[in-house]
Amino acid sequence: MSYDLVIKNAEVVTASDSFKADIAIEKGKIAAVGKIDARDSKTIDAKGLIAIPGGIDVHTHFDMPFMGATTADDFRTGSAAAIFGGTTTVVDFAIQKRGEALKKALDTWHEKAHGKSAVDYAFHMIVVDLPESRTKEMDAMVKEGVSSFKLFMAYPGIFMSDDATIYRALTRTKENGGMICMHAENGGVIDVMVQKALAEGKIEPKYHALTRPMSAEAEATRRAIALADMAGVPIYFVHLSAGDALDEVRRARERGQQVFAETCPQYLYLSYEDYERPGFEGAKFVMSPPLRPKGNEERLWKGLLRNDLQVVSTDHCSFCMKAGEGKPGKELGKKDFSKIPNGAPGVETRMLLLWDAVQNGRLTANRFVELTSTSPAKLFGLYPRKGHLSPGADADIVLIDPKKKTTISAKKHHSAADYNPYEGKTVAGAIHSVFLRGERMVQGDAMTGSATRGAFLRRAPRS
Ligand code: DUC
Ligand code: ZN
Ligand code: ZN
Repeated sequence: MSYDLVIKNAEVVTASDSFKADIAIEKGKIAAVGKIDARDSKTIDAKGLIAIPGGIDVHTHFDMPFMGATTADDFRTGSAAAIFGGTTTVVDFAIQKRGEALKKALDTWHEKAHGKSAVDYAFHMIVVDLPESRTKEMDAMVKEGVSSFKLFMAYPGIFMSDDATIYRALTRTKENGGMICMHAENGGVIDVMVQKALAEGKIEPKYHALTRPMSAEAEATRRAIALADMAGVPIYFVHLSAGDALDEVRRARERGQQVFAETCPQYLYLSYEDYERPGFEGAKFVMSPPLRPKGNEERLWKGLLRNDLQVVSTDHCSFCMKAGEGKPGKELGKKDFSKIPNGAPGVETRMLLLWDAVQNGRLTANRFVELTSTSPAKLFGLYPRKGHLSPGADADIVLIDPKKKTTISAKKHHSAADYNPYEGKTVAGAIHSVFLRGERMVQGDAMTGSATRGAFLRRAPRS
């Protein structure tokens, strides 16, 4: 039998199994996995390499205008960062402006992404304005393959929705099969704390964290869980950072409620103490929710083990420190922490940071695949096309060299951000090759595929 390509002798790791096998690829799809006669096919020898399904990052912000700045990464550089880091699919956030139709917001994000992405991409829709008359627009989005909606309980006056709006959106997903993704922080209380800190002359980056306490996240998480319960629908929490918020998720799941949550590598590997770095360095870590005090990360690792957390995404939202190419940077907040654009890069480092946890014995290799690919694919309507290495799935495959190490540095990353939050950190493993729908996109340090191969993915509604 002749195939377009056969990857020979790989250690295949899926969410459920690990085994030695060859992977045959035909017309961009996986044709077979097992012992394959590859005599008449082009082959790549993957002896000693781990083969996993391409990473799926369900939380990126490419080309996002926010807080007077725009992210350093657009779809070109953001998707290049993704593919070099072993992520082959991203789900980015389209943003509705106040008074704008959801369709208009979606068109804007299609324009930003079309013909510029090295990875396959889909969209969630950030909803900021949802009177009853607009709810049917959510149904139309689901039909277009945009089957999830992010709502904010933070950022009053910018993104924040009140409880009535949240309840309205949740209720609508009962009809249309969409999923509400919640940014859970009590924005009203945080604003009061921020104003008080500024009035007291507290302007340094660390006050970003000190004015967004864990209980502001836990309270909002509890409230959103109650609203989802009243509406009788599932809910998904984005970028869960606080152990106390995780306790709320765990309790709800124990009660039998369909509550899901992701955390991000920054909450597992970085901490509040990073805000206390000298000078303005702490601004690199200004994101919302903020990094939490050391010790909190142990609660999150436990949540990943117990499946109270089902996904690790990144919230990649890369602002430069310094202004450049007409884009203001985090320096905007040099004299006022509340003006530092919130966000940090992460899409390029997620896979190896988590693989490092496998090498350290914190996660099994199967759980690593589940958290970074299979479970996000299932929760967001991409499975079984994405998130699994089995016949019929897209041939999105990452080969990891487990014998090598990688030192993370902005000097060699592909993001346009002028810093890396993990600068100098050495992690186990190296990305050897990345395939997107059968095309080898990355080989070591080189882009070997078309940088615009990425295509829009319509996602299925909840089944
Ligand atoms: N959090 C961030 O840090 N940036 C963008 C939006 C968000 O919720
Ligand atoms: Zn958010
Ligand atoms: Zn985000």
